[in-house]
Amino acid sequence: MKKLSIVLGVLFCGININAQETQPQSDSAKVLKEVKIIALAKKKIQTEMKMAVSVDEFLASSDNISFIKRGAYAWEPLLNNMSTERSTITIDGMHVFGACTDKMDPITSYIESNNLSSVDIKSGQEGSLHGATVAGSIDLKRKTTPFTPGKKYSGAYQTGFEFNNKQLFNLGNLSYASDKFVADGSVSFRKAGNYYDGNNNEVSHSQYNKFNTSLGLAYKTSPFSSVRVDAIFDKASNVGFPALPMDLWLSRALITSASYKQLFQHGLIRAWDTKIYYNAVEHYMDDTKRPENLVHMDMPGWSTTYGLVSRANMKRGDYSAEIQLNTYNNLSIAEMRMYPQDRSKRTMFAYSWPWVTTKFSSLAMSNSWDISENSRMNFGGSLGYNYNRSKYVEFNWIFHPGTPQEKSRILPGLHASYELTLNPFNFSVGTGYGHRAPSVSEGYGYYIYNSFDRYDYIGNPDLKNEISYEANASAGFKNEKMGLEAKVNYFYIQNYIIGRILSLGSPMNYQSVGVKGYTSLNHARIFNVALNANYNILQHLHWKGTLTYARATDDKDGNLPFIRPLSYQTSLHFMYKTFGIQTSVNGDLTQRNYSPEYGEDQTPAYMIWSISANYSFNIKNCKTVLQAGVENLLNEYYSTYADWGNICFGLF
Ligand SMILES: [Cu+2]
Repeated sequence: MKKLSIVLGVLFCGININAQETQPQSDSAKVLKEVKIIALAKKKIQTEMKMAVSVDEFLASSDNISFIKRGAYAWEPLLNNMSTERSTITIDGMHVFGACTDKMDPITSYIESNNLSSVDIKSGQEGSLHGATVAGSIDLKRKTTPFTPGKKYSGAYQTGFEFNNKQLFNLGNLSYASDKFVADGSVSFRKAGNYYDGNNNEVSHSQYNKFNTSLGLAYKTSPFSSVRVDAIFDKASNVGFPALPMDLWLSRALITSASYKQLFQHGLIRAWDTKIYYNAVEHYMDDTKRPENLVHMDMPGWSTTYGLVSRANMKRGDYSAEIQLNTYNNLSIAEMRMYPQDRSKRTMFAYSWPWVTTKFSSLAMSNSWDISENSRMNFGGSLGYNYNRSKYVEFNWIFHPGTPQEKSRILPGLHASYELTLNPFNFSVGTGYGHRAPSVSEGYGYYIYNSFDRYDYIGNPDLKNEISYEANASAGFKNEKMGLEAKVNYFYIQNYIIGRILSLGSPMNYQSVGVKGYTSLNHARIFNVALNANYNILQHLHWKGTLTYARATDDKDGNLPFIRPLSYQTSLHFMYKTFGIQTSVNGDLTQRNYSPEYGEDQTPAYMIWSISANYSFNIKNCKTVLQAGVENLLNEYYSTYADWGNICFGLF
């Protein structure tokens, strides 16, 4: 699967119209930066190797994110080696839920790299500000241009082609800013054909088409307040999922919000930001392009969410804090309609998500106190309320007779950490405790086919809360020449939710081998470690390396599935004037601790060597970058431990 790509990017095309060098007003973005409690490493949406990356490729460059890949598109991000049920994934703090029972549409698939400014990843209970979590939170932050004195237009355009799957993409964004009004807009198209693997075989059903557009408008209502409205529309069509027995015909998402922000010059509260939002996702799968399917099943899904998120930033002396109120209402519906070749003769109808309503509210606070010049204490907590109702509870009664139609849960969370800086060294230790409620599928799913282990999954409305006890630590060294960092975390998770074979019930899908019900293990343990190093060999020659390892076991010391084996990534970056070249090697070692019980087999080691070069030049006042790259130079055939069906889909 050698991947050759060429990218042309025109960036930072700024045009200033009567730009006056007045004293910049303390506009929202600037003040907020000061108030920002915990300094977060915000990454630009590009990786070392590629300047035009997909959101997935960008997330892959974070060392606590791995993926389950079902196709070339819309990978499921695993945070700390835990599936998406265990993390909260939000867009600017808004909760959005996918409409696919088979997880074809993680939230990260509804945004595009040209309307994204950064991704804020928090590990474990530190991520509980956005809602109850075990693994942590991933917040996708959209691009927002700050108000500026004078008038300013800026924009960027990227086009590129990847030869392997004939992927053509065009990404454009344009912004206008003045002292009163700001507009941000973006449009993107991606079209890809089938992939070719390392043996040069075509991987059928791996094509995709994606269109994404966004618009944001902000107006300054007073020197210290502004209103903003935002919308994203995303449409994916004809997306192949080679690892699944069906493809995606069409998926559409509309994500909208309106917010009001007020800044304060004096007092404890410095900024207050309130947003109301609404989003709707629809998802239509298609199995008619698979000749092996004798009986066809339509499995459409819908997910509608509205909510409110309100947050206040506070600061006094050495103390700063953020309080967040979150509340949302989600309705998830998924249908199963089975029929033979003739569509008019429908033989079966069922709800795989029987109109499940989730209402959630939480109040969370995170505090930071600078004890001295070189030490800081972070602590916080959250209290959440989760309510579920299954409208067509008769589907749940088939396996759980008499289970109540409604269920409420209280979800508490607590965390604390201590940071110490003794230049050039820094250390941190932390701990956390938190609950999460089962997801819609885990609680109310009915015959959700999982092609990985080939079982139909049944939800259990009576599952207990999953309870996480967590510890983490880090140690680092940093000077002008080099940096070294080690991070570890450990999760002991009580009532760990996972599918177990049920003796009753017969499979619905003819491909399926049996029925599994979601149950709670007494506990599971997950341990993650990451080592990062960088070294500036010369002024313009930089080396970077990452090593990650994870280990996860159930209550009988058996292995949990989808745990990344020892993996490494190392890269060299060289710059000469307007010319840059970078090369990287990454791979996984043999997966030793795989889990046959959950459908895994051992995945062998693989290694990928990639190289890319770029050249920058100016056309008038536009910075232009031309980049060419080859990923998997040696054309190695491989699949990673988390490639559904051991089909390979991408690098990293
Ligand atoms: Cu789907």
